[in-house]
Amino acid sequence: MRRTRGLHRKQRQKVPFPTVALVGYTNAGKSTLFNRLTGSEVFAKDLLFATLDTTQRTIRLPQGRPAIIADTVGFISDLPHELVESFRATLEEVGEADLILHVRDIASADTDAQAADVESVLQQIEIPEGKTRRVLEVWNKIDLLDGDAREAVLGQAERQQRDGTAVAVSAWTGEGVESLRETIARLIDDDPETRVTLAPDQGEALAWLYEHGRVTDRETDELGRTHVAVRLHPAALGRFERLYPDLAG
Ligand SMILES: Nc1nc2c(ncn2[C@@H]2O[C@H](COP(=O)(O)OP(=O)(O)O)[C@@H](O)[C@H]2O)c(=O)[nH]1
Ligand SMILES: [Mg+2]
Repeated sequence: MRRTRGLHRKQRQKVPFPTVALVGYTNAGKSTLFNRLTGSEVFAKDLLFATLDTTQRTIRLPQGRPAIIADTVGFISDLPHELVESFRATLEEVGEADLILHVRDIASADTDAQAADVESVLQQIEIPEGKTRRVLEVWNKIDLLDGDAREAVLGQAERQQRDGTAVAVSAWTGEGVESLRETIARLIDDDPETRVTLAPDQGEALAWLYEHGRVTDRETDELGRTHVAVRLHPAALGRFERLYPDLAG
């Protein structure tokens, strides 16, 4: 299992999109949120990535930025022995994610104890070199709250959303999910900016950049050349350099 996962991961590293992993206590609403975020969107691209199983899909973030989102098994405190291996594989996968979404059932009386359990598991995850542990808490099931409890949770979430540490949602009704998308995009939008100059006949390369990165600036000069500033995931930049060797710089 672990070896197979390792192979999957190696292949997946070729996928030039940032990855987001959903973690959380069993029943927190991870799978519901996963479905809500991915919706019925089926990208032709997903069909190309044979390594993507049903728990991994491509999502489009605001500004058209693609990301891979992965659902995972729930974290529970007493893990049956036979699950430990597959759980370890899950943790390795989570460690490599660009962003971890910690989904919490904020309406549960046990929400704080559950969060503490999940955090202690997250602390044990080894983060590969060159990556930082970035966790966004998703306070789910706000549709179950009303009155003062709802006000308190929404108020606290609004403050924390500004520094990118928590967002309140209902995966069930969809409330807050758009803000969640924006926060995810903001948190993983730290790809380095690359500048590329394209000749007038290089529209194909330009289309590739729009498809795989986020174009932040574009200008055409008097010679008809297009100067593009684009934020690209390092893996996407590598691919661009192989596809268009004389352009990247
Ligand atoms: N009321 C409400 N129920 C939810 C919400 N999200 C998930 N659920 C329910 O919570 C239960 C567990 O959800 P699931 O997505 O399977 O949780 P997972 O174990 O974390 O994947 C299911 O019965 C869902 O319908 C929500 O936002 N509001
Ligand atoms: Mg689930």
